[in-house]
Amino acid sequence: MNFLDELYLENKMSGTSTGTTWLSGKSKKHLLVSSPVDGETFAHIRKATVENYEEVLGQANKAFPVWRSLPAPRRGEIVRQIGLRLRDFKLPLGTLIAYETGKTLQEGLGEVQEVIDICDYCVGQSRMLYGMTTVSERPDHRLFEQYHPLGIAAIITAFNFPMALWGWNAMIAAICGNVTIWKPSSRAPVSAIALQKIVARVLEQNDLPEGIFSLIIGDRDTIGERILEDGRIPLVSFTGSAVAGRVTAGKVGRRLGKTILELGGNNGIIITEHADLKLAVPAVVFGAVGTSGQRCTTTRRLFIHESRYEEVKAHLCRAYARLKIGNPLLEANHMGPLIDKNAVKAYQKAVKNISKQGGTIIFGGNVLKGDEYPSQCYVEPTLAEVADHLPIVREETFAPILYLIKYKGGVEQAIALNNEVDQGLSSAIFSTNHNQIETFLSAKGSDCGIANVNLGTSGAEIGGAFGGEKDTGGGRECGSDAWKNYMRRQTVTINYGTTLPLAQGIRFDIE
Ligand code: UN1
Repeated sequence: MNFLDELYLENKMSGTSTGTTWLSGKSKKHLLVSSPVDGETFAHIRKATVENYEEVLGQANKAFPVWRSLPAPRRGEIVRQIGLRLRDFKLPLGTLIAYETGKTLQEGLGEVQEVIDICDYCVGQSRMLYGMTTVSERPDHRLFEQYHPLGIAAIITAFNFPMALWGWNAMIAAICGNVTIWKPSSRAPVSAIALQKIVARVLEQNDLPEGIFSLIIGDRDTIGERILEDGRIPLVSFTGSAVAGRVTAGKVGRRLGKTILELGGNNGIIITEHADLKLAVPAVVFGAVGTSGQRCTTTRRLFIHESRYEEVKAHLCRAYARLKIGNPLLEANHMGPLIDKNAVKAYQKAVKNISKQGGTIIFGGNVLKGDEYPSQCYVEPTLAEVADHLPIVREETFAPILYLIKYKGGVEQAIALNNEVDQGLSSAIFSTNHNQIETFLSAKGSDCGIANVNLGTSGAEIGGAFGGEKDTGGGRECGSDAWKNYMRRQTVTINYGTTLPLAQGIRFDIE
């Protein structure tokens, strides 16, 4: 496969790097990586040992004082060069993402673009790490805030965005002056190695030391747990399930470390009686089947006003019948496979539960078999009619299953349904009615971190803060002022006068 050669990837590789150096270690443990596209095993990755971990931590510790002493715009310059190099390798990187995760080539390329965009964004942001200045209550005093880097930031990412999640975190963390240690999902580690190789070249060309951008691929028990409990790591940014997020928050919280959590979503779209279906139908379909339903922002619940219900249902069934499922590297296909057989099992279990719990499958529900599906990971995108929030609807099944729920009454009823689940990542409304839209956006509206109007729940731009509330974990990554989460804030008061007035008018005379 050409794209692997173009990215300098070999069949057998180390999974641990301190920047430009790959650690060999004594580990006999290998991760066999197979593609959900064709079931082929295409990489053997040597997993990190505890000694490797210590080496990575040691190098990161040494690199931090060097990296933080570079002016932030110089750090931005390194990120700029990473972005340039990513442009050169966009096609093979996008192809690798598609091959390793099963998302379509279009989406793979889009993901690389997301990392390029965040690099560009970070170049600018590196000149804008500003704190506010305010007024002091005391004469001849100045009061302001400033931001400093934290140190080592660990980035633990999920399989579904094997490059973008690193980009959002590592590029921002880097311009803020932190060094990063990346532990990618063991379900998409080759994408991580490819990125690390790109970064390594930039580090080399700029004569930068080891330890600024590290990668560590290993087991949860040996490496993951260590990261959570390691007092040398002040910040852990974690993307994954709510269950794993609770463990992360608990362990890092116990040592009073910081976390940025981006956990699951159970995202709803409201289609009111005033919706423009020309916009709503394609948005719903892309939201539900994009990345085979494996985005945190995937549309899982659809609340349709009773007056439009049959019409929307008919449109969706027609659209679903036209979807082409198959090899995601082929342009014509809209949807590829799920990530692995476990994901297929979860899909099958959910489909069973829908019927058991009183819902009706109106489209799909089957695993796909046949020559055009060379692995066992292809499933039909699925539509299910449910009267209400059955237990299965409350769960985030990482698969292309969309629940159709009819609502009566005003937009308030639909908002109540939207807010009924534990997760709070993304939400959307389709309406041309001003009152409905503003109600959805008001304090009594959607309780999610993302609220969209006349567009779908997924595909957020990098310029906004990304993340959500409740079981989604409350973290914010990417744009806006999310960079502040990667820094420590310091409030400074300077007395440039000749007396020492105390705040709150307290008198304390020692003469
Ligand atoms: C995720 O699924 O964890 O908004 C991230 C989106 C993408 C990122 C999703 N930009 O769908």
